[in-house]
Amino acid sequence: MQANEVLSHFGLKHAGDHAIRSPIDGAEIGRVSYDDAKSADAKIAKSVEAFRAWRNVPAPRRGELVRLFGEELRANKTALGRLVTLEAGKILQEGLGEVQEMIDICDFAVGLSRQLYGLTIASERPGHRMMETWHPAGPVGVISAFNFPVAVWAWNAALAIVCGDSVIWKPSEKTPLTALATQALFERAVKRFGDAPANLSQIVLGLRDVGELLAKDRRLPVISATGSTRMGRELAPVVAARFGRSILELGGNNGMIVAPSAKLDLAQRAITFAAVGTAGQRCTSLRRLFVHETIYDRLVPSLKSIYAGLPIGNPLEKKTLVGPLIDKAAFENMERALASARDEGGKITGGGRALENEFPNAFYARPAIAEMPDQTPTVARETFAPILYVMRYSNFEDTLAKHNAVPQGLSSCVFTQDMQEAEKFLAASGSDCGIANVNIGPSGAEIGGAFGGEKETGGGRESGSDSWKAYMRRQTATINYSDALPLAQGIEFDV
Ligand code: UN1
Repeated sequence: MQANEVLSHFGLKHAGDHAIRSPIDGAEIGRVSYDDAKSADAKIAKSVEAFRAWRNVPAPRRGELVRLFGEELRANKTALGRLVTLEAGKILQEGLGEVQEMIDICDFAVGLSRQLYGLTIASERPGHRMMETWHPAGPVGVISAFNFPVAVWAWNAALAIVCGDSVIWKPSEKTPLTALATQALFERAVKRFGDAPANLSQIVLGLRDVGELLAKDRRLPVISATGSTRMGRELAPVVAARFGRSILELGGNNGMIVAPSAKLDLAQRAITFAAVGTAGQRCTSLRRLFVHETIYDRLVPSLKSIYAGLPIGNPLEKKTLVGPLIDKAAFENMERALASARDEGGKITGGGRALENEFPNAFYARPAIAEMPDQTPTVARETFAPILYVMRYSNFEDTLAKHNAVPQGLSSCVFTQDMQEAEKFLAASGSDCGIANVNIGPSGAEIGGAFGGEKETGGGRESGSDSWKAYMRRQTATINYSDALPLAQGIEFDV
């Protein structure tokens, strides 16, 4: 299926003021028009209206809509996965995986729609009952990034919809077509469902200014934003200034410690998938590798030879493992980071542009291994590219401290067969990240767990576990069924 066939499969027209180019070859694959302040405002008003109706629909019935949406995703997995590849440049396997992640969260949310429970708490007053109820929060603004153009929205939207909220989505300006295709599938589910309010899910398109409009708007009690730490730093105070709630999933600088007892064959595969998968453009990508000195000279040369044979190329082709970077700016960032790593004493293998003749208007990069003398300032920064900084270590505790000594705190892992090391890594004094794995790479999390991280990663949690609570408001209700009016804390106040 070519781009135009995929787009017409979703009923999308090739029209609008802004051209969307595929990172595969730079060719125009579609066009869109941006919202302005007026149209965004009107959409937010419609979102409020949709919320007012939807909040009164019983949650298990709301789950039925998400179940139907999951069916649409299943039936259109190939087409949507392909569009993800065309628009974001990730290999087809990962494009399909992304749609699978949407399906998984729909299944999770359907189950959740029958489990939005609160507590009943013993009251200190006789003839009283005290309980907590979770109510829908309101219209939820979702701002998503190019690298997971549809899955991260689904983490938010599937939960928000079963929680009784409406959703208004600003996708990355680099990937609006996958968003519009997803919206088309959602509309099909709405139609089959029958009596959902109009505009339960909407899209606003545009640049930063449109995201800012959402952040500022008091009608949106929850803003969930995924992107760079820089973006989060600008957005969070705007939401906080109106006492809105933000769910932030920002930069990561994820590390792996490979201990002497590690199964090196497993570590090697995990490292490669996590460092070069999605061309290093996941927030969970592996960027920092700490290798024990006794195995360094075995592991690192073998990684280099794997890197030398990595199939870089068109992500639609089956054999390709490394697709293009999203754009020129991403490639230039990678080059800049490699240059400063070199200045800091790094020894670089790989890097540089690949396939320039074949794809003069696209930016394919050779994944790089940078052997660093220490955790230099460049290593401590997140560069959204396939650069793996490698460092030698001798002492586990010191390395753990170094692992934590970066501003970001998303994902982390240790490869070891030593129970003490594994447990130390997971202990209160261990990894300071939101995700910590043993004998698994840092990327490719399942939807069942809460997803997010600490420090400059922003502190938000999306997806599984009890992340749903962020899309609802909690109400503590106490009911007096006695004939008296006892006051709490035994206070006497007779009138
Ligand atoms: C992201 O890069 O923003 O854990 C999300 C993973 C994926 C999600 C990544 N399930 O790598």
